Amino acid sequence: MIDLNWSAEVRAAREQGKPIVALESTIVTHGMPWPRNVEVARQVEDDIRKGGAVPATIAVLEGMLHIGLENGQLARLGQAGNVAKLSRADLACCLATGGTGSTTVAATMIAARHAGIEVFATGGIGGVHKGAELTFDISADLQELAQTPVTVVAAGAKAILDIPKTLEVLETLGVPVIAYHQDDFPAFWSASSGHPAPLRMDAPEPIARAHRLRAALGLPGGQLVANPIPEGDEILADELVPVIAAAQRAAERQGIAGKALTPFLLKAIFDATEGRSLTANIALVRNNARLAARIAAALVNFDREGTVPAPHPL
Ligand code: PSU
Ligand code: MN
Repeated sequence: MIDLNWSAEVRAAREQGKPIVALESTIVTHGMPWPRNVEVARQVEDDIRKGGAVPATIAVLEGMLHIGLENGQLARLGQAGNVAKLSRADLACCLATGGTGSTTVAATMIAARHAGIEVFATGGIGGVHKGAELTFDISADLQELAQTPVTVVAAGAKAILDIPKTLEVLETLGVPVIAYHQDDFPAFWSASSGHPAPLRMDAPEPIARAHRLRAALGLPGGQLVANPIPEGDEILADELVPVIAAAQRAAERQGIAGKALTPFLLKAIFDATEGRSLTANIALVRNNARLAARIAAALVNFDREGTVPAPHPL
């Protein structure tokens, strides 16, 4: 087993059997500008605490995999330039070379699994980029959902992605895509993408129960809970269509590809909406943190009551 570096708070929560929610760090280093990124990361951690769970922000610092960051560690990571963005492919190399990096959805799921954390909150997942039929740009996040047993709460996928193709790939991979409290798959800044989600649930308990029942069936992989942005915080899709198209053209012109593409598009949209994209982003991440805390609490209750079947021995 890999050496994990636990924050004091997460270590205590494990000993006491408290619910824990994992958080990614790429959203901090590549998803939002400093200093708001650090403020938001702290706010999201507090939302999880208020929801009765303990936050575990995940990152690699000087070759150590951290499960939960102390205040100073989070502040330094949020301010550091040139932090590596670590997905499944990069994690072991970063640990081997003593590097520092933030974890994407895929890498955070891998770390959470090692730490025994079953629920993870973020903003949006990576998916199938527009034009993927030519570029083949499909995020490793989708494959990770198919193989690592963590329930991920996100506000759907950004409209920078091809949402119907993203849903098709998730279906092929056998990933449950569960819209929360509505029929439509949400589109990050907008509550509705115009595409129905394959599944819908209206409370945290059945989501937690389904998580355990997948294990009881011997199925690998996690679940994607697609939680719409709260009413009032939305940016309507109509307003974003031209902004996203312009960002995409700029990326093409400048030859931006691979891991650099998602951060480039986010920054371009932030600039074009004069920061309104960030305000919406903050509202939805906090909303996801609150739901994730309730799902994690439901899992702990099942364990106390012994009301859910044990994992399949396969
Ligand atoms: N989508 C967002 N904000 C983000 C990301 C995605 O709305 O910050 C980050 C997440 O860490 C996600 C990663 O896992 O980008 C996906 O990157 P890629 O498309 O290169 O796999
Ligand atoms: Mn990609």
